[in-house]
Amino acid sequence: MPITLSKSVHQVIREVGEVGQYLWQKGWAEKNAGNLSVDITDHIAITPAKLKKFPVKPIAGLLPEFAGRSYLVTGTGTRYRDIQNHSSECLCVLQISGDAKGFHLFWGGKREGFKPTSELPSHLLMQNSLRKSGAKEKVVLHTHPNELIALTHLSETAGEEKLNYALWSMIPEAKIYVPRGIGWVPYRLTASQELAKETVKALERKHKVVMWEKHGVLAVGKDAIEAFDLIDAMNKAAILYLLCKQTGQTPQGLSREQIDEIGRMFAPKD
Ligand code: 2HA
Ligand code: ZN
Repeated sequence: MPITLSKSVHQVIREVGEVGQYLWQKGWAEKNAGNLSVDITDHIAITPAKLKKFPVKPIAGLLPEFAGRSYLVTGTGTRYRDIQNHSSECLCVLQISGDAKGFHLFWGGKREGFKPTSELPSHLLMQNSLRKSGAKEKVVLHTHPNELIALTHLSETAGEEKLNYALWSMIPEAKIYVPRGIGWVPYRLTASQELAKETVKALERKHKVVMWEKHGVLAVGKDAIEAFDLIDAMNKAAILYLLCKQTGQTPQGLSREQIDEIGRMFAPKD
């Protein structure tokens, strides 16, 4: 028996499809780049009897506190650009089993050999960190925004302090939308535990956007659109910085005093 998802989960899926299109149009989602998870526990009511019909797939190293939590996640090897028209092939809904030793996949994943993103353990670590801190963010989105990645390759803008100053100095909205700046994670191997752990540390420092040096960005949001918007705003600042540099000049930029003033006027409330 297929499971019927609530209207609210379908809305979440629609938003993820919409954001998948944006990421593709922006050129931030080549091939199967990126991955995404949404904590939809509050929108899922499936009886244990029904859940049991979906065999547990093992997953190592989960803490007991994950038991019973439900997530919408992208599939490994799936493309952001395909989500909108093929959501049940590119996404799945899974619930962590009662003993937290695996998950029941009970919606989507309708593709030969489908597996949730290989970054699932990392996403779960990040989701858990958000939940434990009482954050309202439910979405963890990873993508490859070109200009932001480019800045991590330049010594002038590599590193948390230099990157944030360069971005904030380009346009007031960069400071307004991302007042705590982008958290910096030094280069770590893709899909590694080290990368996940360093990212969790950045989330604990209350960063909503995290730069993975020479790789990409991870952002969190109440919904997929919000996570996308944060990256878009910062990538716009990165584009402006590089546009200025292309003239052969160094951008004047807003001063530190001007950025601080914006920071005071638009201080984050959480
Ligand atoms: O999912 O982007 O970092 C593919 C990736 C891994
Ligand atoms: Zn990536």
